[in-house]
Parts: sequence; C-alpha cells; structure tokens
Amino acid sequence: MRIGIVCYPTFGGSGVLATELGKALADEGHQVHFITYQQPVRLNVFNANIFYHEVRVPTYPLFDYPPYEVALASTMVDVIMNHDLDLLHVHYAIPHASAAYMAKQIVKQKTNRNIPVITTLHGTDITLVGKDKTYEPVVTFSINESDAITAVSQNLKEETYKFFPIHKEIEVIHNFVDVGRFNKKPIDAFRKVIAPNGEKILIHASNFRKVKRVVDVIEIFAAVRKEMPAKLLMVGDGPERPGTEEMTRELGIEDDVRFLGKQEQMEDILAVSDIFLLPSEYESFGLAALEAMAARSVVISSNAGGLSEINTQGETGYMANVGDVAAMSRYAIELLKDDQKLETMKEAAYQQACRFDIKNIIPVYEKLYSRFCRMGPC
Ligand code: GMT
Repeated sequence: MRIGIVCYPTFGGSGVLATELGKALADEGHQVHFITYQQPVRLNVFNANIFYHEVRVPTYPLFDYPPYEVALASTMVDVIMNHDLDLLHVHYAIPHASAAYMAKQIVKQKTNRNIPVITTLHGTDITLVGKDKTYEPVVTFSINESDAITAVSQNLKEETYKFFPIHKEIEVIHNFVDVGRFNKKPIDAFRKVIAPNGEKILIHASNFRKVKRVVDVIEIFAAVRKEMPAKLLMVGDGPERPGTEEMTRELGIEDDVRFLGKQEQMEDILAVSDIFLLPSEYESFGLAALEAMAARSVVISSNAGGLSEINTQGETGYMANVGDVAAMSRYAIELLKDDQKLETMKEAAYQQACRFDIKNIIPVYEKLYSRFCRMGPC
C-alpha cells in the first residue's frame, strides 16, 4: 500500500513510534510517505520505499502565528494526489487530525476520492492539550471524522471516552519496540566511564516536562545514593532540566548524575542500565519504559495511566502512587542490594518487552489498513 504518515518529528514518544512504524512498513514492502516539518529523528536509514516530504510554512510580517495547519493540509493534499496514497495515518490529534480532515475534503472535491484517515491518539493530545477548551471542539470533531481511531493503551481509550463525546469505536493498538535493536550487550568502555567502580546505574529519559516529575527522579536517586554507590544518567532535555541540575548541586550529588541531553543511540545507553525510573504524573503508555525493558532494565514507575499495562508489580518492576518517592526509593534500594533478584527481574522485563515486539504489532496495523484497500478489504 501507499501510506502517508504524519507525526511530530521530535524526540517525543508519538514521533518515535510513528517513525519506527513507517520504517517497519517500508521493510514489509509498503511505500511510506512521511509528511512532517522536519526530518523525524529516528528516520536515520535509507530505504527505497521511504519518502520524506517537508512541510514548509511561509511566513509573512502580518502573521504573529504562521499558519502551520494550513501548510500541513496543503502538503497532505499534494502528497495524496501526486503519489496516489491509499491512506493517511496521523499520529497525535493536534493539529494532525484536523489538518487531515481538511485535506480529505479537498481531495474529495478535486477527485471525488475518499482518502481514508486513521488517527492514532498518543496521550497528551487527549489528557493535557486536547482537553483545553481552546482546542476541544476541533479535537472532538476531527477524531469523530476519522475513518478509524486507535489509542496506544486501554487507559488512553478510556480517558478519551471520559473527556470527549466520541461516538466511534476506538481500537487499542499498544505501542511496540524493536526488541532486536534494544537487546544489546553493554559497551564495556561506556560502562567504565559512567561507573568506573562497578556502581549500579539508574536511568531516566524524557522531555523533562512537568508531567515527567523529574524532581522525583532526583529525590529517588538521592535516597539510593545515601545507601550505596550509584550513578544516574538523565537523558533528554526540556523546561525542567535547569532546575533539576541545580537540585543535584544543592543535594551534593552532582558528581554522580550525568545530564546527557538528547540522544539518538538509546540502545547503547539503556544497555548499561540496571533500573529505569519513570515516576510520571501521567503516561498513556510509557514507550521509554518499554524500550528500557527491551534493554533488560527493571522499571520503577508511578502507576499512572497505562503504565500498569506494561509494568507488572514485583515482576518486571515496581509501581507506586504518583509522588510516593519514599516507596519508589525503597523499591530501588531493596532491589539494588539483591543481585539475584535484580537479574531475575531484568529477565522478566525483557520477556515482557518481547510481548510488545515490533513483529507482533506491525501485522495489527497492516490488518487495520487492509480494511481500507480501494478494491475492498484486501
Ligand atoms: O510524553 C512524552 O514524552 C511525549 C508524548 C508524545 O506525544 O510524543 O508521549 C506520549 O506518547 C507516547 C507514545 O505513544 C507514550 O508512550 C507516552 O506515554 C505519552 N505521554 C504521555 O501520555 C504523557
């Protein structure tokens, strides 16, 4: 099939998932057209089946806000018509679902063709941004106008029905991970630089927004550090980073915490990890945690949102209520003191990740697409 994929090209989970999906579909022989304002960060391969169309937003002195959604819809129309796309798959409702609706109407008027639009809801498009009155009517309308709607977890599906008058079926297709890529042997030299004396390594990766509760990450690590030598890697960047760095200096643990910034080679970093910390206020799914599990890292997280759909208490990791830093610290300390338990749980985390392997989820998307083949289900 010829599939258009629209996503945020940045380090966020929705863009990562959409890019990995497109790459896998191209490997399966589909022609995949990415339509984004920048080359997606994970689109780092050459594949003759992958095309990238940049959305350019011309500016004009009159505009305080350049009309991105208009440029996006126009680019979608151009790609649908000139590359004869079979369907559009948009990731993250705002503004992708409404731009797709606009493109669909234009294509219908020009060619009398009904281009199917599939919208995948990822999380904050529903739970944070989408709920805002400023966006809600357009979000509700464009989700309802989609030909198919998917959510990345059961929890997100329920949250969507709770907050939006959606009258269509939302299908749950869980996020996935390429286990083969993340199940890597640690690079010895890297481990030695990070933890020269064999210290245990904890990792957090996110976009450092308030919802991630990075302050909790530092507090958990400070509690661990009081009990044993350990190192913390903070991967990513965002608004909460400066304050968090300051906090490590105030607590006197700055020599044991490295802020690595945005990183593409997550598999190499996660390979040295013992525990992955994700104490978020909310996660629709927690793709970062799933990638860590595929790298054999035990996840200590909050129990918010869809995290319990991947993390199993006492088996693949531990969960506690949002903000219960004491419980998360206790779990981490106990586990790091028990090497045998740590190894058992790492293996269980890996086995759990295998259930969400890319090989299991891509056929589900293909089956969904096949409902929209032009000649009827194929
Ligand atoms: O929260 C982020 O880091 C970014 C955000 C996004 O939209 O890119 O992530 C959301 O989508 C991911 C992929 O489906 C999920 O794994 C994350 O849990 C979800 N984030 C939230 O719900 C806060």
